[in-house]
Amino acid sequence: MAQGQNLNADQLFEKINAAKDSKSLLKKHLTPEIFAATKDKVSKFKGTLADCIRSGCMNPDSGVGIYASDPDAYTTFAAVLDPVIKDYHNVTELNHPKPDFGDTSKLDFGDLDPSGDMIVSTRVRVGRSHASYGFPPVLTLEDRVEMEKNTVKCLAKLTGDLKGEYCPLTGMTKEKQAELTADHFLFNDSDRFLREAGGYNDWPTGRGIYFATNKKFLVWVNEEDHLRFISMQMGGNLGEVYTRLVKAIKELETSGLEFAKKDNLGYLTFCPSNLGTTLRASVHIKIPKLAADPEFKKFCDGLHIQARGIHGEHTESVGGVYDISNKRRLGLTEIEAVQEMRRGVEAVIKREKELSGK
Ligand code: ADP
Ligand code: DAR
Repeated sequence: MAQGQNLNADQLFEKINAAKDSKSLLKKHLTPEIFAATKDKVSKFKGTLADCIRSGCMNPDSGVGIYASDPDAYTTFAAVLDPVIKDYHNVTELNHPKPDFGDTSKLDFGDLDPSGDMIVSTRVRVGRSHASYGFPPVLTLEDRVEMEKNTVKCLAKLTGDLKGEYCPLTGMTKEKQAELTADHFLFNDSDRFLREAGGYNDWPTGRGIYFATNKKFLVWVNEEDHLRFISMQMGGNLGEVYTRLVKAIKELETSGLEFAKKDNLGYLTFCPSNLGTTLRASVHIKIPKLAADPEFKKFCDGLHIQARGIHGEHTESVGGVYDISNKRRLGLTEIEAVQEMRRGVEAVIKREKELSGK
């Protein structure tokens, strides 16, 4: 249960106001005027402002600090969500383009590290939300079970090298979960920000993971988002990983699932940082010299890329290996987002080699 579950919007707002060192986008954009104008609003899914801001008020060290209680929250609480979205995705207007994955038969990128010296693995993921369900703060146990059932039916229609099996978390041994998490396949319930936002309510009921037989395509069910479609493999062949994901998305879009979208925001997700394309393309890459450079963060910011630890967001790097990915997901197309990541990774590789005297 979230610690701040019983606090109302006023009590939560008091907390974030008292957190003088907070640098979250929630702190920056939830002004007293916007708070007063939104605190009593309720979304079509019965979501409240408290549902949206609970995590960021209880965790002032958040980066974003606000989630949408449900798809309609992006309309009901637009007064605070819109400025957060524009800031995070570095856009001045909210007019997300129509989906464009490019022509995967004519990609101008393939393996970003043919020598295999630097890139350990490559992953590209998107998030999708079922159109008629809310997000964690308003979801019931029954909702999650029903979404899981509908999803599993559609996953069974996947073809070729996407065919596989669904493994519910309910009944999965702790050892199996630990093994799959250590191998970067499975999610866990350790993110305190997501916990405070209701992301682990009724855990582990309704959660699970789909594996293609070759384990290079996965689907997460009811982690942070209703769905995460993930393509991943060892090495640096971004072209192969991206092509596999696009094939899966196109099959799943005609499998009977209807995804939540809003014209100016693209695909809707629980966290505003994932809206639009919802695409995060990442490499686990060995960059000990660049990572030790005091200008590392500025270098990444200039390329619109983000560095994370290797066991998920808010974790540490291990052995000089970092997760490097695109930061922007909204205001550009899918192919533009993956090209932005590709250019960023190529610049990181070049800089690491310069610092290593190669
Ligand atoms: P996301 O929000 O994209 O799911 P997280 O940072 O939460 O990303 O990571 C989720 C899981 O995916 C973690 O276990 C992480 O280790 C794994 N992961 C992310 N990128 C890669 C990658 N390039 N190679 C291997 N595993 C990865
Ligand atoms: N931890 C929250 C969310 C940041 C974006 N990452 C997501 N959605 N997984 C924060 O505000 O830091």
